[in-house]
Amino acid sequence: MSEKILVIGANGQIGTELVTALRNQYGAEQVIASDINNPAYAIRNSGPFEFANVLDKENLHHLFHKHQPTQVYLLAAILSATGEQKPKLAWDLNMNGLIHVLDLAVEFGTAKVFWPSSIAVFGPNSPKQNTPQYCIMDPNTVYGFSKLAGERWCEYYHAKHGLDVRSIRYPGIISWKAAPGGGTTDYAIHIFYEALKTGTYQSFLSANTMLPMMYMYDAIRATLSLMEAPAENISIRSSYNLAGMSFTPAQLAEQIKQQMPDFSISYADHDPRQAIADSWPQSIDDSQAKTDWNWQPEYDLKRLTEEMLKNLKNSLNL
Ligand code: VAH
Repeated sequence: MSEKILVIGANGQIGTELVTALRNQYGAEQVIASDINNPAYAIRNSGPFEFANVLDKENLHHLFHKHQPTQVYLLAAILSATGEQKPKLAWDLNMNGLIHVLDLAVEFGTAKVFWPSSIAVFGPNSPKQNTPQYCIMDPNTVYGFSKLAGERWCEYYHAKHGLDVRSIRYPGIISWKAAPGGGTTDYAIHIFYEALKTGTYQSFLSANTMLPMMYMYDAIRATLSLMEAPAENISIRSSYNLAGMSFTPAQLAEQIKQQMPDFSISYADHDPRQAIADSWPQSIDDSQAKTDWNWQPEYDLKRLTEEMLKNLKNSLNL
C-alpha cells in the first residue's frame, strides 16, 4: 500500500524541509502539508496543503478521517525562548497537541508517528559533557519540561497501545531555507544573515556558550533514517539523543572570519536566553542512535559555515 504522510507544522523551520524531503522520497501527492499559517510558496506549489490547528481535535479528526495517513509527523511546537514568554500556551500546545495526535493515530490505525523532542529536556543538573541517553533530567524551561513529558507520553502510547511512535532529541538546528522560530539557538542562524548584510553581529549568547548543534541536512537525514528503520531495531521509545557538532559563538565567528576576514562579532549582556542556554548540555552522547539505526553526521562546523554562506548569498541575492 502506498504511503500517505501528514506533516503538521509544515511551515516551520524543520517542517518546511521535511515536507520537501518526504515529497521527494514518496511522491508529492502522498505528502499532505498542514499548518495553522498560510503555506510558504514552496509548500503550497509542490503538493497538497490543509489548514491544521493542533489545539482543535475536531479539526485534526477531520484531517485523519479525510486522508487516513499511514504516517504522521507532528512538528508544531512553541520553542524555548517564546515558551518563557507564553508559558501556559507553550504547555497547552506542546502537550495537548501531542496527546490529540497520539489519540487519533491509535483511533485511525496510523502505522508510524514522528514527534521531535530536544536537548532542552536536560537541565542544570544533567551532565554537561557527552550527556547520556539516561541521566538526571531537570529542565527548567516550559519548552524543556513539555518535551520531557511528551517523551513519557510517547513511550506510554507505545507500551499501552502498541503505537509505533518515534522521536529524536534534536540539538540546535541550523538552516537557511526557512526562518527559525523563537529558539535559544537561533543566534547561530541570525549570525549568517547579519554577516552577509552588515558584516557584524551582536550575539545574545556569550562568547563561550557551548551548545550542541546540527546542520538541517543532517537533521532531515537522521529523521528519515529513524522512521525507515525496522521497528525491531528501535530500542528507545522516549526519544533518541542525537548529536552533530558543538560550538560556541566565538568559534562560529572565527569560522565565518575564515571566509569573511572583515566580519566582527560583539556580545549583548543580560539576555534572558543566556540562562536557558546555560541550563543545557554542551555535548551529547548519541551512541544509541548510532547502534540502533547507523546514525552518522556528515557536517562539521567548517562545512556548515561554507554551506550557509554560499546558500544565503544566493537566496538573499547578495
Ligand atoms: C530552541 N531550537 O532553541 C530549539 C532547540 C535545542 C534547541 O530545541 O528552543
